[in-house]
Amino acid sequence: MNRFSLPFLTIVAAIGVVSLACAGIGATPTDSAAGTGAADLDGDGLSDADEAELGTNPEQADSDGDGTDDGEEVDAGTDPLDADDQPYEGGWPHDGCRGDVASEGREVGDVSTDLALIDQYGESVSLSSFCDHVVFLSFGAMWSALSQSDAKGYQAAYADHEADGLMVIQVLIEDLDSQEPAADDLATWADTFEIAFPVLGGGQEALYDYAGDGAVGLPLNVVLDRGLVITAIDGVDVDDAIDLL
Ligand SMILES: [Ca+2]
Ligand SMILES: [Ca+2]
Ligand SMILES: [Ca+2]
Ligand SMILES: [Ca+2]
Repeated sequence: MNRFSLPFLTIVAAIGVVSLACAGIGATPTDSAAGTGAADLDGDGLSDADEAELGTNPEQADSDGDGTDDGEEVDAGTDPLDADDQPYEGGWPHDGCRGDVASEGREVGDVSTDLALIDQYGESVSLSSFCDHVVFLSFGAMWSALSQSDAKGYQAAYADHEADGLMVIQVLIEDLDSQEPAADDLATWADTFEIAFPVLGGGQEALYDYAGDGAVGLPLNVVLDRGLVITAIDGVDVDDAIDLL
């Protein structure tokens, strides 16, 4: 240490004391918290001020007791005050428009009616959650070689365009034995093809609604623009959805 160090440190310390004294004049704990908006008493990622606005409990990280903290719910687009509304285990978003979708039908030009089916995590996933995405919906079957070969391509497209607003959903109406797939089958399918998008089971009724009258060939693909507006049914591929981004 040289001989100038001590006086320098003393001056810095003195300035520090003055600054603290100034900050203390007229300040109350309440002013400080409201002023910065950053105090987060329960550590849930939402400031006390934001919680006051949302109506969530600033002293409880998980206001509705559904197992997910308030901040995480806000990030995922779910309601931190509704225990029945939770983020998907698969990490997919719940778009803000989902409560405002005015379903019309399942023909080209319609705002699609909703669809809620079990995914590879055993959770129910709703089409309406992705109302602010361009959605590529593919109905297939686990026994179908085409559905199997498509799966990898769909994942590649999803990985490349997820950030642009693409959502891919593969609905498997039958397992290898032509039965409705169980959640385990869907998990195996997702693992096998390294799929990160929703793989749903069942949905025969929706398939026939989209296909209309006549024979249905698998896979049957549907492209929905933002707002869940059906732009094409059958004879389309994931590239047609990417073109809408
Ligand atoms: Ca908080
Ligand atoms: Ca809270
Ligand atoms: Ca919660
Ligand atoms: Ca909730």
